[in-house]
Amino acid sequence: PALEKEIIPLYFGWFVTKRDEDALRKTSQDFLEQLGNFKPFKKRLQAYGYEDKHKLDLLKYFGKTPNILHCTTKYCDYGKVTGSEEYAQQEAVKKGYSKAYTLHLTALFVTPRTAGARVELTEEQLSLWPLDAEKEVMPKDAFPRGSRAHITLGTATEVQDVQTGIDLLEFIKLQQAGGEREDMGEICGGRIHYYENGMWMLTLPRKIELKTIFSGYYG
Ligand code: 2AM
Repeated sequence: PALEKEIIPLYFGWFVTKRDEDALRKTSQDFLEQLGNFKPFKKRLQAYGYEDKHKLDLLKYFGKTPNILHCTTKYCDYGKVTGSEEYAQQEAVKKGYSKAYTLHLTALFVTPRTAGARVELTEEQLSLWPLDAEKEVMPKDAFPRGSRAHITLGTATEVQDVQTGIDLLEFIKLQQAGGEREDMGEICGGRIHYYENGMWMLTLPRKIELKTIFSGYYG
């Protein structure tokens, strides 16, 4: 009997399955280690609050890491966020719930605030993506749908993880503006670009595939 109201989670998203999660944490550590030791990075540390040429341990700097690596689709705060009930009721969301999806990562990035991975969504996955996801955090700009899709890998002290998607949109905004990035060479087998204000992005030589489950987090 449907006596009880459905519970709306803290957020909906794709949750990376255990084996791929372990591999992704390793990839992330390797990236942060290599970037921290990368000469051009060491020469540009001011945005991180350090003197240039200092050795910055990025693993420590991004010491806050999520318990479960995931790509948030909709933050609901148990229903307090506007539109969360409507989102939960959507046909695509109900149908996709607890189903397996393969996500594709195309890039890894760091800023003085966050470390994250860019997620490229398929058409099917976009059916679970809220229409206003980009507008919600950057109302003044126009982005292709799904631009904010990401996995938070770590955040600096005092930084909330919601910042990772905002930082990613900042990269995309600079890409859209054109010419705002500098090719700094190769690390982890891919090209690494420097944008501005301590923003670095590694284009992955091959897309990383991740097995995930679409679900809600209720903790
Ligand atoms: P993330 O998706 O960038 O990692 C719980 O707070 C989860 O919801 C986190 O994973 C967080 O960031 C995500 N999230 C997305 N939008 C949010 C918002 N507007 N406020 C708080 N958390 C948000």
